[in-house]
Amino acid sequence: MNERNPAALTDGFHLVIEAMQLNGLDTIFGVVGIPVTDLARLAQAQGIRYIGFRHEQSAGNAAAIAGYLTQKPGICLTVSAPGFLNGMVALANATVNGFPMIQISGSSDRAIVDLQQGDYEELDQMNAAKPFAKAAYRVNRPEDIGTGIARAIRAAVSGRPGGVYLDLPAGVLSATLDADSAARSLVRVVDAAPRRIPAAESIQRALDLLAGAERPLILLGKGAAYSQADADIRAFIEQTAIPFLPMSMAKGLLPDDHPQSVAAARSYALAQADVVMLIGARLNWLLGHGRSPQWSAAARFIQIDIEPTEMDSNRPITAPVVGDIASSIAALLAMLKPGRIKPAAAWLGELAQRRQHNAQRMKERLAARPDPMDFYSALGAIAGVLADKPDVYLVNEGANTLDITRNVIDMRAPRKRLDCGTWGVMGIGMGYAIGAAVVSGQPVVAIEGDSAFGFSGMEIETICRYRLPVTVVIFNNGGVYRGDDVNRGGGADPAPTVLMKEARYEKLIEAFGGAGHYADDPQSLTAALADALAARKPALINCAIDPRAGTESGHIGNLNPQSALAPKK
Ligand SMILES: Cc1ncc(C[n+]2csc(CCOP(=O)(O)OP(=O)(O)O)c2C)c(N)n1
Ligand SMILES: [Mg+2]
Repeated sequence: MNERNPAALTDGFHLVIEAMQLNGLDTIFGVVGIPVTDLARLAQAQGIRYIGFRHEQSAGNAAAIAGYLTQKPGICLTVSAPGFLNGMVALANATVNGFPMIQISGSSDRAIVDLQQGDYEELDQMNAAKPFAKAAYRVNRPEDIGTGIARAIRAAVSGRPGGVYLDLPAGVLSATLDADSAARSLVRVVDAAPRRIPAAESIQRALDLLAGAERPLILLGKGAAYSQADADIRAFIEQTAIPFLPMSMAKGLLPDDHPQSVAAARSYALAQADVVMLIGARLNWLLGHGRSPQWSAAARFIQIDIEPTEMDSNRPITAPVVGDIASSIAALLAMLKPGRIKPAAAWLGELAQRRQHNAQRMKERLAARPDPMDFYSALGAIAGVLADKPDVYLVNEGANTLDITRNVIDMRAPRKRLDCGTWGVMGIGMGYAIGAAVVSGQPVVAIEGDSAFGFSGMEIETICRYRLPVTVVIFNNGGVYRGDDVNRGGGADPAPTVLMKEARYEKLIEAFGGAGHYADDPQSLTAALADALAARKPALINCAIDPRAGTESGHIGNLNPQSALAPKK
């Protein structure tokens, strides 16, 4: 066509969209403005779903969780400088958690930026992104757009997934070029996340170690959940009869009520295990760095991870297995000899006993009817509603709200629990809820501390605008951790941790046409949640929780330094 009609032209905007579509990227989460407005508009016109947010951090969080759920990089689109920076928290969080996403930001004129001559929204974005991204690229010529998108996709999903930054200067987007050669410049990425087959001897070493163990334990991390090797992971655990513990986002990979789950005897299991197999879980702060007293000093570790440098990062790994989780578990299953691995009966008995004891204590806590509600009585009501709805996604953030929900709400299907993750970050709530609802079409319940909700609360307008089946449950205890602290200086200002206990959060969603509910006892909470889930429409339930119910920093108060001195008057 081009020879007869040399004037057939395309431009950077269209090429970005075609490059995305060629690689199966069908959704963009973003906030528009100069210079990316037309990119979003044209993408929507060409059949890409565009979800417009109120803040880039939430758009980025939605993209990140979409990446986690689909194994395809989630796409976040932002404007330059401030929009770019707003997205960076989500991009960094994605990198830390191993979620594949690509943040595409428009940028200003390189010639002016590099001489710092004060362009509109001037910032050297690519270099600013580097410390927070798994990789950062800039496309300087429109004919390189295809290569730029291809490199971004590979970097996001191969090896340990992460957040990738792709810089698109305004001039590259608007530049025109010959349509035929432009089409030839596009790249269809083949095998974007190649399998990484573990060495056979590493598999043998791991199996040998397990065979000699008396008190083996398997830990499942969100890397295991991400791998989507659900059936093989379950088969390996059931065939070996080894007790397992899920990390927060691995809950549901095997159902929480599985007889081999020792979540209800967690500290005992960690402290007593003699051989520990980590599957897609890192020995970071969430696992006490693998050190005693949380762990036995004599315990030996097997670690399955795609990243070789993860090994020995915190504690020596006796049997490292470097490979992707799916290939590694398949190899373990293939080389597993029936009956060779056999946890000691005494170990299983002790765990079962503790599990039963702790489960009984939990049952009593959930049955209590304090007035006002505490976290347990409220969660007991929610657990009742969710019990027969394994497909509902559960987003969860806060401190006490996070810790207690994790312990109370059982998950029954993989990758349904989405939470603060590795950083313990606040602000993921509405972004994750929207991302999960958009990619799955399934209902989402977001259980939010009242402080946590505030970080992304304005996105309830986004939820209503796109009519997403998201129910936000706010555990309103009137504060960060709890709502009853006082100003130690005696002044009229509230204490640093205090928020408005009397806030009527449910009225916020009513402003956008959603359903608002107020619940101050388990019955009204049950009714409101059942209602909201049946309606499959945006809803917000404001739950009145006792301001005295929480503890400072939730379950990680040990990390919270406190002054030994009294404040000066
Ligand atoms: C981005 C970010 N800012 C601040 C914090 C510190 N922080 C940890 S938990 C939390 C809020 C806890 O209060 P809430 O969400 O109401 O939960 P509660 O313990 O009251 O149930 C805050 C602000 C954080 N983790 N992340
Ligand atoms: Mg609170």
